[in-house]
Amino acid sequence: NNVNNNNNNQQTNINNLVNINSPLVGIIMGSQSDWETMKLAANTLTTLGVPFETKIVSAHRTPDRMFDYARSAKSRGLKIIIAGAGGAAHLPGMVAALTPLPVFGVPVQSKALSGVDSLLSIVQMPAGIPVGTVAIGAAGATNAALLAAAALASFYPSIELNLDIYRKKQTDAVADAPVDNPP
Ligand code: RP5
Repeated sequence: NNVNNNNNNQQTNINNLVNINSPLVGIIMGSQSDWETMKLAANTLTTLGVPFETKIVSAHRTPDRMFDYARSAKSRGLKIIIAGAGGAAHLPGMVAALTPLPVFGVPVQSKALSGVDSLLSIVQMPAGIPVGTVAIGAAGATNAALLAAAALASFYPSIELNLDIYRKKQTDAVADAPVDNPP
C-alpha cells in the first residue's frame, strides 16, 4: 500500500511537472464496435499521462473523414497515431500512407476469423509504408499505447517517469511463489 501511495503521489507530481495539454496521440478505429478493444489503449495513455484524442474513422465507410484526419494529423500537433480495425483492416495502412507520423496498428478480434484476418491485413504492408503492428485484441491495444508512450518518453520527462512507475507497479504485483487460490 505504501508503495502504491508513493507511486500515486509521484504520478500526480509528475503530471504537474510538465503541462502537456494538446493531444499527442490520435486513437482512431474503424467502428464503434472497436471501442471495447481500443478503450484499453485510451485507458493506458490516461494512466501514463499522455494526452490523446479518439475518433471513429472508417477507411471504407467514411473515406473522406479518413483522408482529412490523416492529412491534418501532423499539423494539428499529433505525434503518433494508433489505428485499430478488424476484418479487412485497411485503415492503419491507408492512414500511414497519408501521414508522415508513425502509425501503430491494432488488429481487432473479428467474429469470423478471430482477428487473424485483421492481423494479416495490418502487418503485411509492402515495403515502403510501415505500420507498427501489435498483438490481436486487448493485449495489442494496451501495448500500442505503451509503445506510443515509450516513443514519446525521450521528449517528455513526465511520460518517461510515468512509464517507470507503470513497470515498477507491474513488477511489484508479481508474487514470489504460486498459490492455489490467488486473491
Ligand atoms: C471494420 O469492420 C471495423 O474496424 C470493425 O472491426 C469491423 C466491423 O465493423 P462493424 O460492422 O461492427 O461496424 O471496419
